[in-house]
Formats: sequence, C-alpha cells, structure tokens
Amino acid sequence: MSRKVLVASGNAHKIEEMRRLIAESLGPDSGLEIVGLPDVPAYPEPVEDGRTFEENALIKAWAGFKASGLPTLADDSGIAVDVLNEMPGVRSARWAGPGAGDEANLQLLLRQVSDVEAPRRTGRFVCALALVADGVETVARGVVEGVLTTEPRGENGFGYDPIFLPDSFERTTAEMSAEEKDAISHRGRAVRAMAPNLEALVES
Ligand code: ITT
Repeated sequence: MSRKVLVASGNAHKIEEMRRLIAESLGPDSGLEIVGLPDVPAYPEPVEDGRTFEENALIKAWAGFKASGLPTLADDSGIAVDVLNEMPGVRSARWAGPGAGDEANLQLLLRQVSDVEAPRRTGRFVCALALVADGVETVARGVVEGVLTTEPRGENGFGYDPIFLPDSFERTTAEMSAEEKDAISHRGRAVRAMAPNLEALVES
C-alpha cells in the first residue's frame, strides 16, 4: 500500500516539477502517492508573511498538514537578484503587484536591471522545501546561481525561467528540456536533499 503525500501548492508548474523530481529521486515504486490540493478538503490559503523562503515553506506545509492530516510538502521559491539586495526574493510571485502574472513580474524585473551591465546581473533561484508530518518538521534548500538575460528566451518552464541563465550554461532554464532543468535547478536540488526524509515516511 502506498503512503499519500500532499503537495500543498496552487502552482500547477511547481506540482508538475515536484512529481517528476520525486519519481526520479525515489524511483517509480517509491511507495508514495502524490496528491494535490484538489484531492483534499478545501482549507483557507495561509498568509505567506514569513521573512525567509524557509518560514513561508513551513507556513504552507503546516497549513496543509493540519487541514488534511497527510504528510505535506510545500515549496517556497523565487529569484534573488544581487543588485536589488536579493529581491524579489520571497516577493517573487507578487513582484508586479497582487494578481500580476508571470509575464508582468518578469518584465518589471527586466526593467529594474535594464541599466545594469552583464557582469553585475547576478542572482539565483532559491527553493525551500518543507515537509511536515506526525513528528516530522524539516526544510531543505536548493539554489542555482546564474545571471539575468536582457530579453526573455525560451518557451519551457514557467515564471522567471525565460530570463535566467544558469552559470556555465548558454541557454536559459526556459530553453532547457525538463530533464536538463531538473538536473541543475533549485527545486531539483531541494527535492534530492529531501529524498531521505521522504523514504523514511514510507518506512515509518
Ligand atoms: P504556491 O505558494 O501555491 O506554491 P506560488 O506560485 O505563489 O505557489 P511562491 O509563493 O513560492 O509560489 O512563488 C514562487 C515565485 O517564484 C513565482 O513567481 C514563480 O514564478 C517563481 N519561481 C519559482 N520557481 C521557479 C522556477 O523553477 N522557474 C521560474 N520561476 C520560478
């Protein structure tokens, strides 16, 4: 019998990546069944008022666990740009204002660094992945360093992918295949760091 794990996210792209990454890290017979918010009774979206990715990931994971009783994974992630003092950071999803979509967020960020020369356009994608279950509260962090492009490139991925060029690559994460992005991404690294805790759930 498999153990259900809730991925508490309203972002379909994240959920798709998490499913893929968990299957890859733990194998097809992981003993885990990943379910999403539509599979559990509705509960109010928690306020993400933490100051760090880790705090927000825990807020989301605790809300999912309390509402569903299922071991719950939650991801809080975003892009941190050095010349903007590591912003948008935890505000990445709402950078161009509440309700603004990925395209508006990305365009605003590009405008904000439009006068910054290539060597100083550095930043990183960060993912804090929290797992909350009975007797378990743990967070793993994954980071990928890179630079911002001057124009969006590529159709894959989501969010800020079209303007993020990972170090030592010539393609943005939106120009990479899913497998290429997974191998180096912040989320890939966080899921692989969390894998032993997920395996322990099956054994417990
Ligand atoms: P949930 O809180 O429901 O999981 P969300 O989309 O609101 O969904 P966050 O608050 O963690 O999630 O915001 C993440 C932001 O960072 C959002 O703007 C994403 O587009 C961006 N982001 C996160 N991971 C990314 C990735 O792999 N590639 C591109 N952009 C990413």
